Amino acid sequence: MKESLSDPICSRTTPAGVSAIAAIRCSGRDILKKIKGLLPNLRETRPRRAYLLSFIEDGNFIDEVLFTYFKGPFSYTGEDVIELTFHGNPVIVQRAMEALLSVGFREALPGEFTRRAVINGKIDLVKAEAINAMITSKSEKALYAATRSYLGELSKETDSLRREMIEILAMIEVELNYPEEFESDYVGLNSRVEKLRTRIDDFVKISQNGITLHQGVKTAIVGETNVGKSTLLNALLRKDRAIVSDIPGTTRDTIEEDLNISGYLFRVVDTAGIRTTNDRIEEMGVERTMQAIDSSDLIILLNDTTTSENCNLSNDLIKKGKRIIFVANKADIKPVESDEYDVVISAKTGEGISKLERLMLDRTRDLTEIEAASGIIVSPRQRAKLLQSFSYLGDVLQALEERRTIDIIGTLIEQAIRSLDEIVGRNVTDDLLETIFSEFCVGK
Ligand SMILES: Nc1nc2c(ncn2[C@@H]2O[C@H](COP(=O)(O)OP(=O)(O)OP(=O)(O)O)[C@@H](O)[C@H]2O)c(=O)[nH]1
Ligand SMILES: [Mg+2]
Repeated sequence: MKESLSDPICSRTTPAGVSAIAAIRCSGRDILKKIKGLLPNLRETRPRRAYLLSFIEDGNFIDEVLFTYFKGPFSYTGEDVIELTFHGNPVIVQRAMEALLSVGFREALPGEFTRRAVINGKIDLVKAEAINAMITSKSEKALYAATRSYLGELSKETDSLRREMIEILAMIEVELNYPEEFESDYVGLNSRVEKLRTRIDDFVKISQNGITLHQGVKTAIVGETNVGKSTLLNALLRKDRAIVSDIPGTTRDTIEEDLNISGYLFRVVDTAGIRTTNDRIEEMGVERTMQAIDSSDLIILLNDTTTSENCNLSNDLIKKGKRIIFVANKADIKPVESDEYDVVISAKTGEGISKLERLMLDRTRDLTEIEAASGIIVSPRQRAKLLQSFSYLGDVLQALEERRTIDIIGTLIEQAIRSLDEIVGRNVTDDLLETIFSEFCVGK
């Protein structure tokens, strides 16, 4: 176990605001000694037992609290931990925090408890990131993916890839001792690295899916002005989110909202209608529409069949290789009898909306599918490391082909291993940990 910076820290762990109860967590060296002055009737401190105590600062009663002590290393952080539960008034929590600071605690940074858990070897980095993903998941499927990562499937998968790399490295080390016999083994080595690389490649291919589940399938509602894009956004969200009017050019800025369809998260973007305009602001809006199109996984191309039959945009979108759902709107005004459209709706009356939702799910199924038997990646950082490892193995293959010296090949494999190690947090730098944990919630 590595040495940690174990200065006493504290933080609320429940959201700010009024609630039934609110909790503060403390962790670090000598915390029992430090907190005793605030809990005068604390006599016994048996770990994992709840005690009802008065929290008093300078003779002022602040609250009656439930006190639980976890003796390190059998705690979340691996250090001594105390959890205090107060009545859920933010003023009480604030006074209690001030009292704790006055007896020598420091306010914890976001993610600092979990960071300590990683440094103290309680959990690996994959589990730490999975905890954050579980907390921030916005849909049932995203939560499912995060939970699988939490339960260690990615760590297991990474471990198995790593073991294979270590075996290859061992094979090379044997060769280093008998270089004259190595020539014949280039072939054997090559096929082993190739197989491993294919395995990682398969994994890379689906690795974006866990991230997409977490971030949502980015979906842009696009079309000419006044076709009913904002009305459709409101219909999908079942709330009056965007301004709707019969004046063309109503929406200027893009509007992004989360939408949950059958447990899958979509990040839906309502955009400014596309037309040539002299209005500078509207023009900027159209530029944003173009950016939204580029960064979207799915386009809902909306058409108002009461005014025009075709949208000029579709060819451009097809050229860009975008997934498009062709939608005809305002069916309540005029029935649509065209097979040019995937679905006919009325954003105003709600007709066809559920069919559109089903299409949104079907057309993006391959972006959100996660394989039953493999590890699931939930963070872009983990994916980047996997790609890096994959790329080093490509360098290994090339070096083998060029009959490079065995120590060069060995170094490249070591680099591939190091990239995998960074996924689970083996030998990572403090800077990296700082970046990762700064995105965590306060108190986690
Ligand atoms: N009858 C009918 N009217 C609709 C329907 N959808 C939208 N509208 C009307 O069409 C007009 C334009 O709707 P918006 O939702 O503002 O259109 P938009 O595409 O967002 O327009 P811009 O933001 O200007 O690009 C409004 O008067 C809506 O009430 C529909 O399904 N049926
Ligand atoms: Mg609009």
